[in-house]
Amino acid sequence: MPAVVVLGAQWGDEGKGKATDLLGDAVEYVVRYQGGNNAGHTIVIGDQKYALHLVPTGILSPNVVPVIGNGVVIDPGVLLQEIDALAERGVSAERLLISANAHLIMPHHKALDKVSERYLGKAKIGTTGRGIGPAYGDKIYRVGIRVQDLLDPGILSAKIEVALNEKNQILTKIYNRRGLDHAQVLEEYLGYAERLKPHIADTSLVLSKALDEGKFVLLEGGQGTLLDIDHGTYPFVTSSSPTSGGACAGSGIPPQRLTKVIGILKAYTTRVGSGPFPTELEDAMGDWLRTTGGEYGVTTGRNRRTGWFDAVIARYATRINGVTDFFLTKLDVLSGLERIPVCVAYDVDGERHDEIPMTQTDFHHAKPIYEEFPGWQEDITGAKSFDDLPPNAQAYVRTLEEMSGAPISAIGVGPGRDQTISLR
Ligand code: 2SA
Ligand code: GDP
Ligand code: MG
Repeated sequence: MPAVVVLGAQWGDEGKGKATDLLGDAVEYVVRYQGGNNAGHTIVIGDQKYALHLVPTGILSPNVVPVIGNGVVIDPGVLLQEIDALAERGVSAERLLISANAHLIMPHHKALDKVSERYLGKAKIGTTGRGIGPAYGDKIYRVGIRVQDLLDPGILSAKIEVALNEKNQILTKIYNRRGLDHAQVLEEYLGYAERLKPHIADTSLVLSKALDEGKFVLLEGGQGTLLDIDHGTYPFVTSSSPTSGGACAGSGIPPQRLTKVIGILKAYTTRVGSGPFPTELEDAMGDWLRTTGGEYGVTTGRNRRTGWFDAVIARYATRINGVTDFFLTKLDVLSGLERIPVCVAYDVDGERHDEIPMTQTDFHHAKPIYEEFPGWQEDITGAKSFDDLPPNAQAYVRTLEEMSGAPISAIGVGPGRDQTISLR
């Protein structure tokens, strides 16, 4: 009864979508456990490219049951658009299950996300503007509206009324924006309810039974470890727990049932949005990494910030998540470099730190201490085995493995399903 977690070991966009998709044939359930349509997972199958936001990646494997777990926040309009767009391409979402306990993103959450970012000015988080933070805020404040509320129009109406009584005051009085109309919001969400009803389920029970029957459940994280609300670079984080602890809380699967935690690690580093990023390259080299790696937001289209591999962060991800294996992605992007720097520790105001500094202030002051490794010139996108890689690429992989503290079990050498080297 394997329950395997696939999660981001850096700041997201490590290639989790591809890694999850690759496991697709063996897996029977794929569960999203946190986040919402802020996530963007790209999967390339032959000449077809899919960008998924809310629907679990397992949707593309016909024998997989995709599950949206209780830890996710759902914008139902966006979910239905995604389902319709997949249907147009011949992918059915009929088997999709949605937790009755997942929370809904409401129109006021989206309005508040956008306007509060604008008011923060230079201090903004750089959110995706999808209403994620405000929706989780209401969840924690115990005033959220959940998927199960869609099943009872009376309750839904009352909850929207209570929410708008407060949120319209904030929107109009504090932010000088127009308030939202109760009848309009209710009508919109009752429309969604009709279509989503057949998918709503007690998903933690479904998953528990599946594991009892020996089925293979894959838990799919969005974003990454350093964007975790507790363990990330707060406040420049997302409002949920992409780490392995979050996989349990966001799915209802207890920790002792997890059999593996696969960390997805990019051969360099990217981040989108604000916040500290010690190895960031704000120069032509950074532009080269962005262009060569295609580092643009899948949800917002924003330029991703780019930098060298940071071993301090990789080690941290191993520790926080209990990573059992790493999948190293995008090694092909580094082909053609003479030398490749890797950050092995930080210099914080003259003091060496081998771990992430305890305070946010110190992390903002962290300067990377680099070791340089020789690069390789060969195109490696056709490599099928570790032996096919040039010696310097092999050495780079072994170095990252040693520094990160967990074995690398697969290497990505291109975006395609077949561009993966398996090491065990
Ligand atoms: P939010 O919208 O409240 O979750 O934003 C808070 C921070 O979390 C970051 N964040 C992300 N970082 C990387 N990738 C994400 N998904 C998209 C992608 C991003 C995009 O796959 O490319 O298209 O821009 C993602 N989602 C949230 C966000 O940048 C903030 O720093
Ligand atoms: P996710 O959010 O972690 O699922 O990652 P994204 O889809 O946001 O970004 C990863 C990008 O890298 C996508 O465009 C993938 O198609 C691409 N990708 C994944 N693995 C590899 C790889 O090994 N090499 C290359 N060149 N691209 C890859
Ligand atoms: Mg992404």
